Amino acid sequence: MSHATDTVDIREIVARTVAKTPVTDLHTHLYAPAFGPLLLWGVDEMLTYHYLAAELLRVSNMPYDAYWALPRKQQAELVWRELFIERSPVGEACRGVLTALDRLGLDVSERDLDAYRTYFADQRPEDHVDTVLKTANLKCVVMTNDLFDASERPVWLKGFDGDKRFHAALRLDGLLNDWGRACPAMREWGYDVEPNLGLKTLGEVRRFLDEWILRMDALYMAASFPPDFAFPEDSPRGRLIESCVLPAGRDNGVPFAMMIGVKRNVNPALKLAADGVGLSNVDVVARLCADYPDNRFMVTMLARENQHELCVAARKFRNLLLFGCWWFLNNPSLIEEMTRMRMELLGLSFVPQHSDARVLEQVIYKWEHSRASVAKVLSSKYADLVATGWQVTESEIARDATRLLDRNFWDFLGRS
Ligand code: FIX
Ligand code: ZN
Repeated sequence: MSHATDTVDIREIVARTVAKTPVTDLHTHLYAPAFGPLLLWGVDEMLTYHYLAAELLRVSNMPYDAYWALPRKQQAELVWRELFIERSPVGEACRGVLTALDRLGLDVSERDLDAYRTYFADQRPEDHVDTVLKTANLKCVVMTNDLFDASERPVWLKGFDGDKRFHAALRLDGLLNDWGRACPAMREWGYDVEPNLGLKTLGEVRRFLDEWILRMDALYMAASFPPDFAFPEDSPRGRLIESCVLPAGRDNGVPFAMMIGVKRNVNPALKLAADGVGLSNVDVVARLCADYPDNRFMVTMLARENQHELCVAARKFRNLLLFGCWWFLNNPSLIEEMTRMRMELLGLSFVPQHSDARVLEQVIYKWEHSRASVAKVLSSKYADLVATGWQVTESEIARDATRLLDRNFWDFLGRS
């Protein structure tokens, strides 16, 4: 049994171990190749990621509409010029593009966008998925499957026969946050629903959830919520959660993932980049966990200021799994802070990160950068233990890393 005792030793062993531990990425916006154009990849997609669109539109004088009207290639060129050439790309999303290009073997010192485009043009999506998942050392990813998205539904109906690396999550924003639009769509699909949520309609929504959980083999149901999310609540959303989502989650044994704290459309002209953040109410989560002990909840909150209270709530409820540093929190300084706090309050019983990748190659940078933060926190915790005389072995370090990056999620689901 080899013990890691020296601080430098520990840092080195932990960094190496965390880097080589395969990850289950439990929330992404990626798709299996069978979904065709829904799977985004390549340098132009990376450069036009909505995180970078927001950053570009801060520094450019171009009217917002004029930017969105440009072909993607030209949008990418603008981002490249303004955020990489005219200024050093020090922001996390810019840095991420460079990490991804570099790890794919491209020379970022050349600053040659056309050469990068040529590389991607030569890839076949199926092979490229293999390369990227291998480079990022991912075991598998979970997609975000929104049935109210017209382009996704037909792929499932045609019988997507699965791809072990891509799991499904049934996304319910369209149902819960916009019942006015969901109701006519569901009628068209053959569900006997009406705008007022009577017993028959609630039964039909429940049937819809059961059918789709089964068809997709969904690992969980998920929705994002605004900062003022409340439950119980006398609203279509409140009634649907109470009468359909929670019973479906309980009976099918799938958790409900709640992503809370996004203020949608703060500046609508920014389109996909329009959203902001607000402080949410952690009591809502605690009450759900207490009132529905037979349900499991996965929660991430967007406001930094919610994180401590959320950790304390997770200490009280074993049916609550905290996950990820979501969106504006997915920056090294905040990942480190949150991971440290979570570890101090919850030990190893949380999922430190998800990538939220929308473009395939982003998993390379998001995981490399996040692994570095997780390893830093983990090694400082081991160093504190060693200072008491406790010893940690390399295999224990590997076991702990596997729990954080992979097993905790599957154990929470009750699946292997
Ligand atoms: O609601 C979500 O799943 C968010 O993560 C996204 O909608 C958001 O646009 C995003 O990509 C954040 O990272
Ligand atoms: Zn997301």
